[in-house]
Amino acid sequence: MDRIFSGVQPTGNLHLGNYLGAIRNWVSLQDRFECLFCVVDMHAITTWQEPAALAASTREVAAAMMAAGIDPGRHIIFNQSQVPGHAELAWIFNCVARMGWLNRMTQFKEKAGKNRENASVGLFAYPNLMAADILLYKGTHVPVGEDQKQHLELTRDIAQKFNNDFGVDFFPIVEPLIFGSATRVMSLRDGTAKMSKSDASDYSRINMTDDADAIARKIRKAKTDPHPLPASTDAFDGRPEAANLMGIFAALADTPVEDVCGRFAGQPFSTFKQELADLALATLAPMQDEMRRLMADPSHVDGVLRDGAARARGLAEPVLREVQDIVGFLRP
Ligand code: AQP
Repeated sequence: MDRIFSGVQPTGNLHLGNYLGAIRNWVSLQDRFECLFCVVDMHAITTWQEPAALAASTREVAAAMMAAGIDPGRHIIFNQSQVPGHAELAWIFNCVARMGWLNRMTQFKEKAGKNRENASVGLFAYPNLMAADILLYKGTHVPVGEDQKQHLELTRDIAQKFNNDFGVDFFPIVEPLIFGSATRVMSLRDGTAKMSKSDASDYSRINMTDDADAIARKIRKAKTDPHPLPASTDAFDGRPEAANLMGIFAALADTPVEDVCGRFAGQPFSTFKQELADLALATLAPMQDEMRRLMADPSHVDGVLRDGAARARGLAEPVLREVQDIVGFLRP
């Protein structure tokens, strides 16, 4: 069976974008692929994380995966730092990837901003660790959002160069798995910026832990424009907030955006926002209840992560041994 690796960073404020754009789609992959779903805590520390908050967020992301419907009995849920092979293979890839390749990565430029000299080396080398995450398990497919496409290209380049350098046909060339219906959820305060964990304004996102009042309030205060809702997606041009809110409605209702336009055409945002809030609550509440139940029992969540890490190590170890032989590392 083909194998999938995918991850979420435990950087706090897990939000509706992470759910609709990633975690929810992963649930549907479980019948077709052997899956590893990873809480990528080593990626998270490429920017500063308070230790206690990192541990809490790691449990929160694992709980969200389970509450969304990922079955840790059939597939692997684990946190990255518990499988040392990620760091070991990433080091080898640091020596395979070229500076010029990483210099071209737009996410580093965005995240480092003007303060490039002060960014961590880890943030610069982040794509090499991502390549190691996938190739450590000889992953064949990776579900990726638009924002991760460039990193996946790099994973393919690293696999290719490793194979060429050592004259082997060892690492697979990973295929992206793009969801036709995947939603890119934008900020509630600015329809041109993506909803993000690190946005300073909590009103920009719906957190997976927000209660009913917070969800309703944030949707009520979401930025709009002065016009009635459009009758078709053709009229979304220049109206990013309308496009975003109607896109979120469509994703939550699991229906095409055109149908949402048909239903609300000509209506004011106020009526639509009320219905959007009701729908968001009805859709998210069962999952949020389950997340709360799981997070109230941290030893259970830790047990799932521990078991997942043991299974992941079992898959990684033979791959790593072969890599060591190929590279010429003596194994006593
Ligand atoms: N706004 C979004 N819409 C759709 N999908 C999204 N993802 C993130 N934001 C959106 C997808 O969620 C998965 C996990 O993301 P991540 O933890 O690697 O974080 P990220 O992509 O860097 O984005 P975040 O969550 O907003 O974090 P910060 O603020 O730290 O950058 C990925 O599949 C991602 O595509």
